[in-house]
Amino acid sequence: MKGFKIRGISIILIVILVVIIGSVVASLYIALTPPPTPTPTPTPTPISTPTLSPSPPPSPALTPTPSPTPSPPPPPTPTPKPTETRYDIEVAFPNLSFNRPVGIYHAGDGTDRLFVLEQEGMIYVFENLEDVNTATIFLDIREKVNAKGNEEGLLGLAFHPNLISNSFLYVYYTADDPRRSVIARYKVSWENPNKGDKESEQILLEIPQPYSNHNGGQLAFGPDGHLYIALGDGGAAGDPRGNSQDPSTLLGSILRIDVNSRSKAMNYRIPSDNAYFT
Ligand SMILES: [Ca+2]
Repeated sequence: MKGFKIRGISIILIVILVVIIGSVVASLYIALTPPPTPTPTPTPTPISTPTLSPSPPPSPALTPTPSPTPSPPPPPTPTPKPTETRYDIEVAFPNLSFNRPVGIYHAGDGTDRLFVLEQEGMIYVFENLEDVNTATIFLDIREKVNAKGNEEGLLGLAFHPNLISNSFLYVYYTADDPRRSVIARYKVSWENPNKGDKESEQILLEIPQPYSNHNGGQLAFGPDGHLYIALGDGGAAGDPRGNSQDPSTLLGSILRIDVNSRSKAMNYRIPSDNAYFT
């Protein structure tokens, strides 16, 4: 019985000892065993989705389009060399001659007459024909005109746009005592359309002239029906009085007046849209 107990206790101790030794051995094995290499996660293989659309038909073989042959750039246009412009001067009216002519005008009244101004104060009229051989005196105002200076005299003529109905024409001339420019209206004679009425003069403007030169003198009717008057700077050289830059003088200006109206004592009217007149 006692021996059974001792043997029983011994067996228990042996078992415990075996367990302890086993545990120690297991622990040592675990400690000495390298950790397992992690198995790499397999990369999921993408699942190809079946395409329902029909695969595009094979493109037909393209016929190679012949590429356009690049055109060469146009040659630079040669800059034309300035050529000498030549004019031929032809005597328009070989059978006529004038003394100091300063202008030729057309009446614009349906007739084909031409009017030539002579600086001394004469206006001649003749038919616009190459072989015309006669020019008659239309107006002679030499006694009114001062043409002593080379740039003085009868310098401008303009026929009224309504010449047929009113017979008006306008002239620009220089006069003296005192030296001045005169813009005057004349009428065509009732008896003879090739004659101006010398006694019909009506003066529209008189402008003092300090010197004999630089008088301008061109007259013209604009499309607005107004009379335009060109005035020089008064004269001498280099505009010594500064007239062209002086708005208080009419010299050095192009004037525009309404000859179909009157205002106050003037035989013309200044158009209401004249920005220089207040
Ligand atoms: Ca002058």
